[in-house]
Amino acid sequence: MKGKLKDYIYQPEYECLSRSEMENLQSERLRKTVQLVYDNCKPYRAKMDEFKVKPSDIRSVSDLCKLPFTVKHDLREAYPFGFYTAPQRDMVEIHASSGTTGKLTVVGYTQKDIDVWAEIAARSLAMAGVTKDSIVHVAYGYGLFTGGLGAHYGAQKIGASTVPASAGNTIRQLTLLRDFGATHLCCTPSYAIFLGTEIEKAGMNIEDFSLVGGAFGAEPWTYGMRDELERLLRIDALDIYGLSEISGPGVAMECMQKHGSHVQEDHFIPEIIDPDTLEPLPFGSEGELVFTTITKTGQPLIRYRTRDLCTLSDEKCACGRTTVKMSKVKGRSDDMLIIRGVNVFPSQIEAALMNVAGVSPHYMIYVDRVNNLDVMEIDIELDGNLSPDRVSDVESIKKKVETEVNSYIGLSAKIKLCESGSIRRSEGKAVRVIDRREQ
Ligand code: DLL
Repeated sequence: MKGKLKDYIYQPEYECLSRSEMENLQSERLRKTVQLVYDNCKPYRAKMDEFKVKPSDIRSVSDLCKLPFTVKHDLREAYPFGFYTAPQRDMVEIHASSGTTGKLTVVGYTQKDIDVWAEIAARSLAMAGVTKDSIVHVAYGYGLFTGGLGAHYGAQKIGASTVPASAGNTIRQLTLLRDFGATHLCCTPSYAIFLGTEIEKAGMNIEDFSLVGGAFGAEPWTYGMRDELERLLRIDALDIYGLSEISGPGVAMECMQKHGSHVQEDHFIPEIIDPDTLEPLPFGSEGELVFTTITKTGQPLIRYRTRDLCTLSDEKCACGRTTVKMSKVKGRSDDMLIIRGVNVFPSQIEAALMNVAGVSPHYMIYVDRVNNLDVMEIDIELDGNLSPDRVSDVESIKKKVETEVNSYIGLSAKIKLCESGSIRRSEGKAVRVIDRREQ
């Protein structure tokens, strides 16, 4: 690695390039990536042949629009390892996130991919002020979800003391945060607010904490939530964005200007497209965010449609970085919900419900934020032969539904069984989800 540790976590040689320098670097890396996927990944070769585009047609970033898009469905079709471009023996880690029908979206990483991920996570935490002297408390879940390990790799790369607390157990989280003197917290913004509101209730005092900052993401959050979080924990609360398919947390990160997140453009080329026409849109237009990875070796993705809606900006940032910034995510172009940081598709819930005898296919999912935590209630009609008064039947059906939902999506939900015909039918497209959280 170049330079001193200090230089390493802030890398002006990549983060502060002129537009033409960045585009030259991106073009060179794009050419290599396109050749790599064409030579080693059957689905990409087939798609490129279908689009009649050869690796030699892609000379620079301006040729990106000639390439076909990749969507979650493609990864699912090739489940589990069909998008690998390196042999299995070179893969050192495998992560996965939810797919639309219960099949996971799998992501394999070579050691080089893990090194790049650690680098972007380290750069991101550095933007939140993490140094070798910091104590970083990671309360994202560890496991197949990339939050825990991503923040962990980044903090360790900087040389900070890393506390792998993982998710859950609020009192223990608060005790560790206070007693270990954590300077930075990494978790979902809603959980951070919840921790903040629990301090007093736990008989603790914010004065006894040493927190100064944190990197919060994995779910959409508002500027209002930032104000609340900063007030409760007395910190600078910054937005960290990422997705497992592209790498993990750190694909983009907010700097202390708190006005958009810098995309790590030397590793990922961002585009905004119109989700209907699929045409690329200029800076400032709202549309769907698309990424092409240009340094991944195990499972590179070309023009991957994230489904996240936002804008990109090339305006000069006062922090000195010249990388393109993305706005906060304003919504999604599909029906994916993010509940307590977990990606959930309504189709997964439906599949779980349909596994239980005694319920009908009429249901409604309500998502609320209660005490700053997401809660989900599923109202579902019993089938015509059962009435909610038959207490013993109803209790056992309710238990079964709870268990099925939990095992399908890994989240608990409050289940309410209703009389046949009581859930409102829509006249047009069925409305299955009512999300009452503030966005
Ligand atoms: O959520 C990676 C991550 C972990 C990012 C920890 C930040 C912090 P996935 O589970 O694959 O990966 O989910 C990716 O989550 O397409 C967005 O819809 C949403 N998302 C992630 N970060 C943000 C954010 C991780 N800062 C999906 N703001 C993405 C809004 C976010 N949405």
